[in-house]
Amino acid sequence: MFTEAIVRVPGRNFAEGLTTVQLGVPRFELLLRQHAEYCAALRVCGLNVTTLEADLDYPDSTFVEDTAVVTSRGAVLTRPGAWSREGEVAAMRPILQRFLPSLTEIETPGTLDGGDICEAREHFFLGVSLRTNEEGARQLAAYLAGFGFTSEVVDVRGIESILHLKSGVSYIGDNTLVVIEEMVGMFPGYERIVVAREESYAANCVRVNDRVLVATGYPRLVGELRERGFDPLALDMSEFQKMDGGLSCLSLRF
Ligand code: CIR
Repeated sequence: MFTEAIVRVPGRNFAEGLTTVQLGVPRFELLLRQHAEYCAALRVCGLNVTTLEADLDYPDSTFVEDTAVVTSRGAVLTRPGAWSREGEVAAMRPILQRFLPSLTEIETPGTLDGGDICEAREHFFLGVSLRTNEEGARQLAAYLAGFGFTSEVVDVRGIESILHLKSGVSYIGDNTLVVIEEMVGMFPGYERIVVAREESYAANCVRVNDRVLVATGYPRLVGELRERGFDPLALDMSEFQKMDGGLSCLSLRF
């Protein structure tokens, strides 16, 4: 069970962050409303939410997931692969230390974004992407082994439609993955819910205690989740999607 979440309010300059999609300019008022609804949903799921103020030095800093990998047995600060986001980790360190006094961290030449790390119970998938390099994955694998977890690398550099591993796959509990078509063969041994190519944004969903957070607009996925006994909670993510952000990126949960 998760009890805590850390989020950061998006700044007025959110639209100056990185993006690979052409979905238009985020509308700031709607963005703030969607962020507030996201925080409310985490509370509905039973979490205490620590809300950090907007950090105008880092337009992408609302995507806190990328700054750390937090597990039930220890946490690792990352070293984001985009130079414009490097400073976000220093800001997160003292916040996370309040909860988890002993933090380890990814060191140069390793790079790693939290969005590339998918936890499936005791096993972790480590995405090697344009943001996370092999050295970053190697360092994290060693930390995870020290915590008693297993891990494996999943190279997603050839899959152009996704930024991070978790843009294409989510572990939602009960041995089940939600996965995009392009990655369906990569995870033998799991139950798989496959999202259609035109609905690939829906693959980034998040199990939070008894609920599964999903983006609004994907009734097929919601139906399939219900059929399989999950309890989806839909949230409008339109403004975050414009900057390549999904549901998982907006919080650290532990
Ligand atoms: C970026 O390109 O870094 C941000 N605009 C989006 C980060 C999304 N993070 C995530 O999927 N974990």
